[in-house]
Order: sequence, then C-alpha cells, then structure tokens
Amino acid sequence: MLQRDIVGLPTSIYPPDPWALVEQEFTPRYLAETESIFAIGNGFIGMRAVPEEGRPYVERGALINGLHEQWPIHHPEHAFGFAEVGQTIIAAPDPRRFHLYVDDEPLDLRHGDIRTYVRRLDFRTGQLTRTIEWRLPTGVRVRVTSAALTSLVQRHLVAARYEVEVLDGNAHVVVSSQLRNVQEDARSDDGDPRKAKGFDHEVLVGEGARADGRRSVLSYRVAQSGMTMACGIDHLVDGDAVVDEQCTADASLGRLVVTAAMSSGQRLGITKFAAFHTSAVNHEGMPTHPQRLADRCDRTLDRAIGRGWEEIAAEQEAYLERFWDTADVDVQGNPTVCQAIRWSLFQVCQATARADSRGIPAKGLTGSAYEGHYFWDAEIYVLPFLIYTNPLLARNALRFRHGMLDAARRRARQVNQKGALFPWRTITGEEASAFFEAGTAQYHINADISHAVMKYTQVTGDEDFLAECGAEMLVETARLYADLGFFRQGDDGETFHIHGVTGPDEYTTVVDDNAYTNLMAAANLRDAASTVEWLRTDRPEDHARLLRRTDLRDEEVLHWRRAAEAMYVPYDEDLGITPQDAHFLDLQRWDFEGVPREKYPLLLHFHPLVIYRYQVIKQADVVLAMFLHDDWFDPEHQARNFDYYDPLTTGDSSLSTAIQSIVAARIGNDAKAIEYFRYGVFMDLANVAGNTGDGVHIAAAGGVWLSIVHGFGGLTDTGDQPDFWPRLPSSWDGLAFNLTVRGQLLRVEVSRHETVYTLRGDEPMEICHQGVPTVLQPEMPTVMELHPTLTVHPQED
Ligand code: IFM
Repeated sequence: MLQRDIVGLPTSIYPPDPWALVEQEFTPRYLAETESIFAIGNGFIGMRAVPEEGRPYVERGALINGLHEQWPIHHPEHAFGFAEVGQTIIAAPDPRRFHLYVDDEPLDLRHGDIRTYVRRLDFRTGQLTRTIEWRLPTGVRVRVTSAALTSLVQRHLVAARYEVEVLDGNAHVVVSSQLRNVQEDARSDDGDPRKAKGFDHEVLVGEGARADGRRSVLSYRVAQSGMTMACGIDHLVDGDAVVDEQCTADASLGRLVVTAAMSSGQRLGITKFAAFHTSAVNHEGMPTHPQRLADRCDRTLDRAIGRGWEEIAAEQEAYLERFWDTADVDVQGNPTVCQAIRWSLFQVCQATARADSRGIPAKGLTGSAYEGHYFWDAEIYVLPFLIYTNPLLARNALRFRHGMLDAARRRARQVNQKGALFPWRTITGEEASAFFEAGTAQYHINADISHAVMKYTQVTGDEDFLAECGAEMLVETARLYADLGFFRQGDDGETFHIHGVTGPDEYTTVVDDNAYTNLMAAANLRDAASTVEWLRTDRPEDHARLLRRTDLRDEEVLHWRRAAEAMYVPYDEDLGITPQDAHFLDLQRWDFEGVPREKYPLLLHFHPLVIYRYQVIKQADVVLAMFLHDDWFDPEHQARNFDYYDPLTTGDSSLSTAIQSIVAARIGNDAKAIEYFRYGVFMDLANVAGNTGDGVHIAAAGGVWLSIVHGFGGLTDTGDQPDFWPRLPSSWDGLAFNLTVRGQLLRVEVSRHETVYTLRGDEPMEICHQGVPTVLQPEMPTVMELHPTLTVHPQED
C-alpha cells in the first residue's frame, strides 16, 4: 500500500502533448522539480534546466558522467573491510549561460515584467526551447528565444542558441555568453542521505585558460580524485547591429560578450557550441594531461563550428527518429498517460545514449543525488528496455560492468570471499557505500548483473559477448555465492543457505536466507555452470581463455550445480507464502494505522533499528523475484505472496511501483495494476516521491516501460519464446509497442478484443499468445483474439 498521493493533476501544469513537455508559465514554486524534469542530457553530459540567465536556480552546472571527487570516509568506529573512499559527482562549468542586458537592465525571470513564457522539452527534436517576451520599465519590448541540446550523436558536444529581437523601440543590447565554473555553489547538507555531499575545498583546480577569437577553453584537475577535464565554448554570431565583441578566459569564466545597438525589428543571434572531455574515471598512473583534453575540445569545437546549428539539430532529430522507431510506446485514448510514458522513455534515452564506457547513474545526469553513483538500477530496471530496443547500448552497459571485474575481485577479498563482489554503489568500481547494512550486504547485486547478462544473450543471441565477457562475470559471481553459502544436512537431504545478506528491501537488513537473493543466486550458479559447459563443448578456444583468466577447476562447476539444486527457499505452510527471509514472519507488523503519512519515507523519520524490527517493506523483494521469474511460482502462490506483501510495502523507494503493477496485472488484480502504474508513470511529473527536485528517478522511468510491456503487454520471457498475455486497461483504446528480438523488430498492437503481431525482418519468429504457440511470418500481421477476462478494469485512471 503506497504511502503516497499523486499531488495535483499534472495536466494542470503541463498540457497534454504527445511529443513534448510544455511549461506555460514561469513557476518559481517548482524550480527544483522543473530543473530536473526539463533537464537535457546524452548519458555523458547532463544539464539541469536552469534559466540561461543563471538565476534563479537550485542546482546548476553541467554533470559529466563519472567526473567525481573522492574523500576519505571517516567511520567513527571502524571495522575490517569497510569502504574507505567516498566518491561524489561534481558540477562541471555551466555552458548554457547567456546573461542579457537591455539598456543595462539584466534579464531576471524573478523580477522582470515577463509578458509571455513558454518552455518546451521536445521528445522528437531533443531540444529544450524557451520563448519569452520581456517588457522593460521604459516600455521597450524584447523577445528572447533560446534552444539547447546535448548531442545524442556527438558525445562531447552541447549546442545552444540565444536570440534577442527588439519588438519596439531602440535598445542597447549586451549578451554575455558564458562557460562558468560554479564551484562556489556548495551543496547544502540537510541530512537527507539520498543527496550528494558538498565540499569545502576547491574541487576544480584551474590548470589553464585561454581565449582566442570567439573561443575560450578552460582546463582543470579535480583536487583529490586526480581526474582531469577540459571544456570550451565557441560561437557563431548573426545580426547586423553588432558593435563590439570581446572574448576572455580565466579559471572561473570563459566568455564572449557581444554588444549591439538595435532598433525595432532587429535581431541578434548567438549560437554557442560547448565541448567537454575528461580523463578516464579510473586512471591508472597519470591521468590524461589537461592540455591534451583542451586540444580535444578544440577538435570537437572546430567540427561543430564547421557544421553549424542547423546540421547538428537535424542530426539530433534523425537520432531520435531512429530511437522512437524501435522504442515508442503508444497508448490510444489517454493523452496524459501517453505523454508521461514518452517523457519517461525520453529520460532513459537521455541517461543512456552516450554513456558508452561509463555506467548509468541512478538519477541519470539530471541531478547530483545519490552522488552520481551506479547501482543495480541499471541492470534490473533500465537494461531490459535497452536489450529490447537498442541492444548495442545494453552491450555497452554490460561491457562497462565487465570492466569492473578486477575491482570486484579485490572487493571480494576485502570481505573475505572468493570470486568477485560487485560494489553496491560506485563510480570507479570500488565500493563507495559506507552504510554496509543497506549497501555492501546487498550481495544480490552479483545475481542481478548475471541475470542481465543472460537476458541480453537470450534476447539478442549475441553469444560472442557471452563467450568473451559474460562467462567470466558469471564464473566469478557464482564463485562468490558458492563460497558465501553453506550446506546443511537435514532429514530431507541437504539444503544450501546464504546468511547475513540484505535483499532488495532495505528496511530489513543482514538477514538469513533472503528468498530473492537465494533464488537469484541459484539461477546465477546454474547459468554459470551451463555457460562453462557450453563453452567447453562448442567454443573450446573461448573455454581455454576462460580457464586462463579464472583458474577455473572442474569440481567448482559441480559444486555450483549441487548448491543451486539444494538452494533453500523459505516457505510458510500455514500462510502458503514465501517468507521474505528466514525470520521475517517472526517480526511484529508495522503499525500502518498509527503512523501518519507525513512520517514516510520512514528512513527520514525513524532510526534504522526501529524499522528493522518490523514487517515493513521499502520496496518489492519477494514480489520482484516473482516478476523476474514467474516460472518459479505457480499463479495461486503468486497471488498469495502479493496479497501478503502488498499491504506491508510502503513504496518508500521509487523502484517499487512498476514491479507491484506488473505482478498485480499478472495475478488479475486490475485495480492495483493500474493504481501502481499511475504512481510509476507520474513519479516525477507529479513528484510522487517528493524528491523530484533532486533529479529524475531513472529506474522508475525504466520501470514505466517494464509495466507497459510486461504488465499490460503481458510479456513473459523466461521460456524458450516470448509469451504474451495482454491485458488492456479499460480506459485505453489501444496499446502498441515494439521489441527487437534477435535483430528483428516485432510490433505488438493490443486493442480491446485482439492483438496484432507484425514482424519486420527476414526470418519467421515463434511466439506464444496466451500460452498458444504461433509462428509469425515476416511482414504478415497475425491477428490473435484476446481473452476477454484479461482486460484490466481500473477503478480510476
Ligand atoms: O538502488 C536503489 C535502491 O534499491 C533503493 N534506494 C535507492 C537506490 C538508487 O536508486
């Protein structure tokens, strides 16, 4: 039962528009939230939607994926193996600034007489645009139009336009286009553990600044992490009233100041290109010299100046056309929901498109909360979308994890285990979680990553990836579980147990036999064993390489099979449910009636020990296991589990709603399915979790796609072929989505009484529709009847 409300209807703020989010008035009240939800990014660079004029703001600067500061974690009571080095994403210089002065009056949205204001984040052009009309006290009126994009194609590039038009009167206009180091904006520490740390030392240490023509380039070293970075801006100026231009640069600011004497009807336009380059996140030895990064900025800027705004904007649009071709979800009959779905998918696109060899942070690059860290959110909530819509990006994300394997091996040694233990949260690959109970103890992260490896391979058929990288990850993660658990002999034979771990639910920590962890670990052990056996018989060279890399012995594989076979999963005969862990049912039930709504999320109001003493759940745990592997539970068992855990689930984590929605849909609990879906799809647009201002919940955005495809689309993919059990909410006229399976595009269109499957490709594809096997032929739509009882009838949506 989610302890949240959807506050206000988002439609009252953002009018329905199928392909854009539009803000029609400047609302200082929602400053933090709109900075997040209108943010632009490409997975490498991200920028919150702060006004171009620099104020007002809550958090500003650019965020570069992986650009971080380090700091020693001081544990007042230290113990062996605790994480020692903290990692925090930092703000890079802000490239979107244009300060405007008309007759020496600065434009400031808070104080100016703003006659019209429209800001638009367009999901098809990938641009954030704004048009305002400003009337000065002298009566002079100017129109200011701006646009910005973070190139989804050119990883290191930001492009921005700023245009001033004098509508009546004569005016002396000055535009200062800036690249501004914003380190002075220390983050406040209000005690919310989800927010990023502030620093009281100079984080970005200047290493050089130069100005030349209309270009300035600044370079820096990050004080304690040692990372290096450079950024630069260059400009094109158009308009016939320009009287002066000056370009300067120092460690805090690069800028071009353009002065124009303008009369009614005249325009001044400035196009700015900005480039960012950094050293590797985990540089070994010396990081790249800042001068070399500055040279790279020059090359990025030279190319952009040569191509101009129009060409770069067209390239962005073409990228998004391809994106929507494979990723779009269309809900007919509910424009508000359709808009929110597309906004969510656009967010995932912005968080992943050019992450390349870096991870996918929990907030993407829309805010510094969670310190810019990578969690399991990527593998369980975001990767399924990428696997089915853009497998190359999924492969990049998994290769990035593979690159962390050595650090994970070291971490396993630090916690006295064999194999590899991936960090619960990190930027560099080293564990950065200081709170081990809800951090390092989440050993399920290994199995989550292995699950993503297997899903990627199964859906794409990319066996090379499995042989070259995946197998090594499976072996080392399986090794850890084999070493972590132990066999116990009983009357019914042997059982394998894993003690002292935390499952996905962070309100119950360091427990024995967490059902989710045990089930996922068993799958990890089995998958590792069968992958090794497959390599041995089918790909001997890859097998030999795997043995060299891992020193694998035959008896280990036998041990994994035995452990998987004997894996203990708790079951309560009286209730007929899966207890979350061995002792969960012994705990007292949380007093939901007695604790008022404003005391949620509990983590901000109760000592962890209080929370740990009760049956109260932060996020789906057993229910998540049922989503990932519905083949492990029969339908009645699923329904009993859901009915038991749902009332205990606070939804204090945004990762819960999608999973609750999907499982509710599968067990036929229509009202819950749509209720949770609504929470998930409006998580940020309606600020359901109350902290959208800290950044967009990327896992929840990925979860929206999961709920559509696996919930209402009814896809289960644990068998040999995709199996669809569509369930259409009664207030929707239809639902359509696309899946890329083994290189072929499958379109699924669900309407009230039928589902149409259309295959774009060369090969027939076998699927199941409501359990009935069917072979789809390329380019020949196959119409299947929909069983009427599967329509979701919401109470309200
Ligand atoms: O990874 C999640 C975790 O499951 C719940 N707390 C927030 C983290 C980042 O989203």
